[in-house]
Amino acid sequence: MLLLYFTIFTSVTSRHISPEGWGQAQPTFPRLMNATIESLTVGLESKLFSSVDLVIAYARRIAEVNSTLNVVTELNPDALEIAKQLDLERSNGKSRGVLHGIPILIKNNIATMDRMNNTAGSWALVGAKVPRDSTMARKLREAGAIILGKTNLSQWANFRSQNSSNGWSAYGGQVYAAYYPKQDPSGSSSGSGVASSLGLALGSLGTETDGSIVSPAEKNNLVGIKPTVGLTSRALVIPISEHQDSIGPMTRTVKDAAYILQAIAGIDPADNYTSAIPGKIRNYLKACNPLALSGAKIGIPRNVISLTGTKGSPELIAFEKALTTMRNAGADVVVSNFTSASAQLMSQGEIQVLNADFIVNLASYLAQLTSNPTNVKSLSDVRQFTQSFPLEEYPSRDTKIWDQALFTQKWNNTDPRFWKAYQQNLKYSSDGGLLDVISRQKLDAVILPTSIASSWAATVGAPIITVPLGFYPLNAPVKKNTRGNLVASGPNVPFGLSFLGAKWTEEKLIGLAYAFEQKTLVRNMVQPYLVPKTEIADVVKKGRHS
Ligand SMILES: *[C@@H]1O[C@H](CO)[C@@H](O)[C@H](O)[C@H]1NC(C)=O
Ligand SMILES: *[C@@H]1O[C@H](CO)[C@@H](O)[C@H](O)[C@H]1NC(C)=O
Ligand SMILES: *[C@@H]1O[C@H](CO)[C@@H](O)[C@H](O)[C@H]1NC(C)=O
Ligand SMILES: *[C@@H]1O[C@H](CO)[C@@H](O)[C@H](O)[C@H]1NC(C)=O
Ligand SMILES: *[C@@H]1O[C@H](CO)[C@@H](O)[C@H](O)[C@H]1NC(C)=O
Ligand SMILES: *[C@@H]1O[C@H](CO)[C@@H](O)[C@H](O)[C@H]1NC(C)=O
Ligand SMILES: *[C@@H]1O[C@H](CO)[C@@H](O)[C@H](O)[C@H]1NC(C)=O
Ligand SMILES: CC(=O)N[C@H]1CO[C@H](CO)[C@@H](O)[C@@H]1O
Repeated sequence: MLLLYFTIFTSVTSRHISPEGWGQAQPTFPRLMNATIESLTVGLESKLFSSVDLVIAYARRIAEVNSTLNVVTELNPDALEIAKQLDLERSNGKSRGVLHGIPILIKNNIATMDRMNNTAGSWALVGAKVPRDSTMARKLREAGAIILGKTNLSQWANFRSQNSSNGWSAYGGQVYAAYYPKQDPSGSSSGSGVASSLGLALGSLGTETDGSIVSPAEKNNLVGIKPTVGLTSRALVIPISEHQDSIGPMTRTVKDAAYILQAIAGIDPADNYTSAIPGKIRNYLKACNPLALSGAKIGIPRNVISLTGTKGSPELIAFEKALTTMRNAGADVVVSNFTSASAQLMSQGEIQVLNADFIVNLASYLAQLTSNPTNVKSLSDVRQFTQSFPLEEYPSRDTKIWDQALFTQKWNNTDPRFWKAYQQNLKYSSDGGLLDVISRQKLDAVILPTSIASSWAATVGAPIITVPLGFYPLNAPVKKNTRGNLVASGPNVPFGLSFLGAKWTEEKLIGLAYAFEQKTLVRNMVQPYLVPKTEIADVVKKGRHS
């Protein structure tokens, strides 16, 4: 795959043609709002600009919007040095991989062994050190990416409080999305969503337990992939649940998500869930076939939409239109109701699994720290710290999720009650749910509006990908979030369409999502109200030191 890619693109650059200007004599500067890995690579290869230029341009863009949107908690102080090294390697004819010299931001719960903090947005972990890079960070670096910085998030990946807001962390402040003033960025990968959407990096990594990639991806007009649990290693990522956590790309195009997923997927002895990956990692780039909808069989759980959708909403109207698009592209779209849906919606199974896993998984993350200034070792310690450290905004932002885990549920994932809850979650899916309809009706995927999609995949560790579907009309009412500090929906706010699949079928889902994206190009139809102005040309022309 890599070889094929580089052959194609070498022939492209030798003719000095850029993907955004086929037929022009000279490569052009891609606009950073919609630059792609391929367009940046062409520019880097042709020496029109360097990775140092890219790091400077992105850092300036972050500085332009960060005081309003609060997206990035810290820049990598070594990013320029790393870029210089990668530029040097490139000029010596060496390429580490498809991400060579491409700046990527990562969520502030994915650890790096460098000068950056990994906090999940909590002051309890500021200054804590890890023994090595997380596997995700290592794989990004091996593929040549520049880790540009860390993105703000819903604190503890939204697993602390019942009275907080998406995108708020004590350490990072409140993230806002850019399609409406004070827009709820959704979460918990909030900063990763806003950053990719505004071109503050080529793309970003997020993490998802249930919705934390696909939801901020939809609210920020992006593509997001939550891979099958175990396709991407969770080693040295601050956890919620080993049974549901997964790390994935958030990008402006399906193809860029495929490139990044290719770089980060794979077996890792430090996360033994990855040993379940069947066979070789698939070729996600090759999966990007514009004709993939032709002959595909796609299911719609109509009863899930009746139970959880908002009747007559712009999302549902756009969803119905999407069915026509898919049928016109040759897909067989059928009804595939989840007969277990009502029972699953009433069940406490998922929250019980998360509570139980968090107690154990958090303790094992903390046990790996090589330096731990606040000396927190357990969820009880973290809770005590949070309740007594003023910047954590307790009690206005409560700790009810932890209180429930520690004092109401009380048991963790070593308890027999855990297995009962977990097996029940699996059964909802295999007997009348997502995995059942996929196998019984021989579906390639199930589709749902993204706002009601994630849980059906999350509880069984199945993959999900969201692509832009539409946005609220200009006369839409402004609705606040429950805390009352953010605009949850309103004019211009984007939403997405999700493809859910059987485990390890990312290749299929990427194909369907790519074909849908290419047919619709919804991302280009809606613009943020706030766009950073710095472009690569400003850095190259005005000089790197201005
Ligand atoms: C982002 O904005 C916050 C709030 O203004 C600031 O504290 C932080 O240093 C900024 N980060 C970067 C990387 O500019
Ligand atoms: C990490 O946190 C410490 C303590 O707040 C701070 O001094 C340091 O600058 C942070 N690192 C980066 C790269 O921002
Ligand atoms: C997976 O790894 C964890 C710790 O790394 C270990 O406790 C557990 O027993 C392992 N499970 C299997 C099935 O190997
Ligand atoms: C599926 O669910 C919808 C909505 O609840 C219902 O109208 C329809 O009859 C169901 N179809 C089948 C085949 O059960
Ligand atoms: C999990 O529960 C068991 C049984 O109650 C207990 O021995 C163990 O310490 C708990 N683990 C954590 C990390 O709290
Ligand atoms: C939630 O936070 C808001 C804003 O600080 C506050 O007005 C409200 O009383 C809080 N609710 C609870 C139940 O603590
Ligand atoms: C870049 O975005 C603009 C505005 O959204 C759009 O018109 C243009 O077609 C996009 N270019 C590419 C190469 O996607
Ligand atoms: C780490 C960091 O930069 N935190 C800052 C983020 O923004 C808030 C304001 O919204 C500041 O108070 C934090 O210090």
